[in-house]
Amino acid sequence: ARGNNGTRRPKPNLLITGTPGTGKSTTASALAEATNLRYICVGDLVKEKNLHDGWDNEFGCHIINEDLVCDELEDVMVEGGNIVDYHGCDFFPQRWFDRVVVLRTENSILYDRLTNRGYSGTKLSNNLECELYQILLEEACDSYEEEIVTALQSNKIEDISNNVESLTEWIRTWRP
Ligand code: DAT
Repeated sequence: ARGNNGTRRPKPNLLITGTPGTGKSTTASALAEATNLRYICVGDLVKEKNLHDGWDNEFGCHIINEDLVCDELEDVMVEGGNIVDYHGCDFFPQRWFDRVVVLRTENSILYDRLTNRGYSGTKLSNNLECELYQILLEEACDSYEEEIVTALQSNKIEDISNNVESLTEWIRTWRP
């Protein structure tokens, strides 16, 4: 019935995206634990398997090689049952995902989280602007069918448990 790609995977694939600091890894790993799905942190995978073209000094991060990442993940994604965490979403094949969740955080709260993480200067302001201008939400809406994209608030601790609870229920009742 989820006709965006005609797949028959027995368990759904979810993408948890959003600006760094919005709570992707916290939410996605808790959801994976609650549902027994596989948690995939694309940022860690890029580092572990060297799926990058070096270090970007300007932005202070690895220059991700999108083709290598997609090749690396293809088989597990076809198998299904994955919760993927990444602060980008436009380079994954659309057919991979049954649900795309964009976490949103209020700017003053995000400011505190990112400064706690040691971000400052352009790295801090770039990320705050990314959230303010809804870049990831727009990217998700441009890259996937509107009906599979959901924006969820991630400001408070209760938001995490509410989001995990509602997504767990969605996964539980998902049918290919
Ligand atoms: P991301 O993976 O999007 O970079 P994270 O899961 O590492 O984000 O979270 C960043 C920090 O913020 C971390 O210390 C946990 C905290 N946090 C995340 N979501 C939260 C929420 N909804 N309420 C309170 N704290 C949250």
